[in-house]
Amino acid sequence: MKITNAKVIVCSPGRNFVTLKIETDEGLTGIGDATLNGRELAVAAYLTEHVIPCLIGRDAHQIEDIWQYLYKGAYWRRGPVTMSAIAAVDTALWDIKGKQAGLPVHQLLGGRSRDGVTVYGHANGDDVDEVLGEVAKYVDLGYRAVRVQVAVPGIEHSYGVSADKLFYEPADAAGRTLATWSTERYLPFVPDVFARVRAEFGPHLKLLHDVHHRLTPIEAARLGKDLEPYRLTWLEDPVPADLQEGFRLIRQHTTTPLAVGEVFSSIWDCQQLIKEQLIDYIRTTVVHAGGITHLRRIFDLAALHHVRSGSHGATDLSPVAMAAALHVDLAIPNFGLQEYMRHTAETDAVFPHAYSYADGYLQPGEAPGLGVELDEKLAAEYPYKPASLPTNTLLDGTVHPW
Ligand code: EZ4
Ligand code: CO
Repeated sequence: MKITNAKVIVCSPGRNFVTLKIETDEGLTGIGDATLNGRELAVAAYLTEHVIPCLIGRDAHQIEDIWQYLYKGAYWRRGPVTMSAIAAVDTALWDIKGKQAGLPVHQLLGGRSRDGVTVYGHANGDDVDEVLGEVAKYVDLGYRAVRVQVAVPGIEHSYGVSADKLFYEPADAAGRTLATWSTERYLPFVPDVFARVRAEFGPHLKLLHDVHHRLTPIEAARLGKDLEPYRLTWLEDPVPADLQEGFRLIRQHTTTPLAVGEVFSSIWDCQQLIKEQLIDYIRTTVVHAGGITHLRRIFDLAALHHVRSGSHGATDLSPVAMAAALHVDLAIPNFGLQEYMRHTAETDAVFPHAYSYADGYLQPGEAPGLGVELDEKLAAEYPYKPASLPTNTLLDGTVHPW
């Protein structure tokens, strides 16, 4: 089956998405997500200028060989732009293979390993009372796991605390936008939040918290220790992981489980963290870590070292990435949790999909391939809108040092 054409579709139904569509001489088509929040057009250009010309005429069945060709053949390896582009090709080819086989992608990956994909949602609040109400809404919807974020008193624009409920998009106006930060105000505040949430919801609800890379290892160690009585399922991105060995220090001091990896683009970004058992959950995603082929390689390495998956699943991952993630999640042995932020109605209309939520689980559905399509006509009604993620600054205006 030859690849005859491929094109990039950029649209903004609620937020920007970059989608690659691959066409074949047998009439089958496949799609892959290539969205990189705030840097969408860089990936679109990488695909259009450098990747698509290499795909035309290739056998669409050779998923592994095409992956190796795109990764090694470019000479320049890794990085989020490259790996998101490779991910889009890889995901689209799995979609095509599934459609040709007449099977959902999770069947090609070994079949279902569990009843469904346990997901967590984001509960945000301006204060503890508000967040208790938000957690209760998720519990009412059947969620077994909830991420809890509360605005810290004295920090005006905290990254990660959204005014929108159920939907959450941290990117806003194009150009320079700021979020503020104070470790001194944050560290003593968070344990009190979790004391109240745990007291209200009992011992069984899985609770998570995202630090968004804003602490040093010793500060994160302190936070992990202070949170131990509330038995979090994970503490996310306590520090940036450019320095993988930084996690050793956190690990020495706390039994609070650690999760990291939403900004990673390859197995090389996490191999030390995994091999030294410095983390408990690896949060790499289909779209930013080289597609289904490479993500599975990361999760297999993780399985050898008692690390479970916990894939990123915010709204800047399109329904195409979400569908692909669910097929992987359902099939692998070491699945942990899947993040799930609901897309807006506009996004869902542009990307009709077979996956569905019920009783705390997402199910990828049984449609052949990924089970998601792109309505190109509707997509054309939502042109790209420049938007970028904010920069964290300290209260004195310093760009956050880590
Ligand atoms: O900051 O998706 O766990 N989820 C997150 C997200 C990310 C955004 C970045 O694009 O941290 O909200
Ligand atoms: Co996060």
